[in-house]
Amino acid sequence: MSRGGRRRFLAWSAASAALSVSAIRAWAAPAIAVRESDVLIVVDVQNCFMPGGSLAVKDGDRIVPLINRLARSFKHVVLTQDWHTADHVSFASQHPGKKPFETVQLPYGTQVLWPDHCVQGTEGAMLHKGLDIPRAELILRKGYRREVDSYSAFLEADKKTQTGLGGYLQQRGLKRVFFAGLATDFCVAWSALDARRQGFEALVIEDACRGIDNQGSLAKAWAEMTAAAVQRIQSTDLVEKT
Ligand code: VGL
Ligand code: ZN
Repeated sequence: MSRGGRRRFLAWSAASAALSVSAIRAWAAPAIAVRESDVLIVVDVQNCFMPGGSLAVKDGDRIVPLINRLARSFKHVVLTQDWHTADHVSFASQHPGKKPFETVQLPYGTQVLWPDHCVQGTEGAMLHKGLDIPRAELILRKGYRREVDSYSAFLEADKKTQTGLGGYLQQRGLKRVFFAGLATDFCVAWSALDARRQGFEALVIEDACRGIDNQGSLAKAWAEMTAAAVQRIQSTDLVEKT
């Protein structure tokens, strides 16, 4: 290398070393500043989905402290609660000869069958005790009609019945919807996809979610979300306040 070349190289190395960690992160993944018109939707952080629950999601309890922290950065937070009748059509127990995680055909299409979970008013349906978001402005219950499931917080599984959440967000001027909670591949994914269909920006905070991953459902859910322009982000991509 020529003397000039070496000098340029040394100057370049020094400049590189001076690049701050935050600058590198900004380059790797643009930081997202939370806006007034953003809402965090915390999906189904309920006892039945916690380790030891009837439809346990692995490490489901691990995301609770992170969700509490994230919620403090948002002006608007909505919680959802899976809320089934004791004889709900999505329960394997209602279909003689069927086991959990098998499927049945229902008038609205294929339904995965689940262990009994989140029965209205039971301890299992309660929000996890560690969830600490007193500012949450709405708790939306879903799946409360015996004949129709609702993974989505926007639209029931019949694909006809609106929950009203889309109207609520729209009337309150909320445009960008961030998702955290359980489970990534069912209620979070279906909610994020419907958010897109209803004209919202949708971002799933991956490390603030956990999945069930039944027969490849997690990879399939991410593929569908990516195709629908749902953004897959990490909690570290968010910068505190605006
Ligand atoms: C859920 C399966 C059945 C969820 C709810 O919250 O993802 N999954 N009911
Ligand atoms: Zn359910």
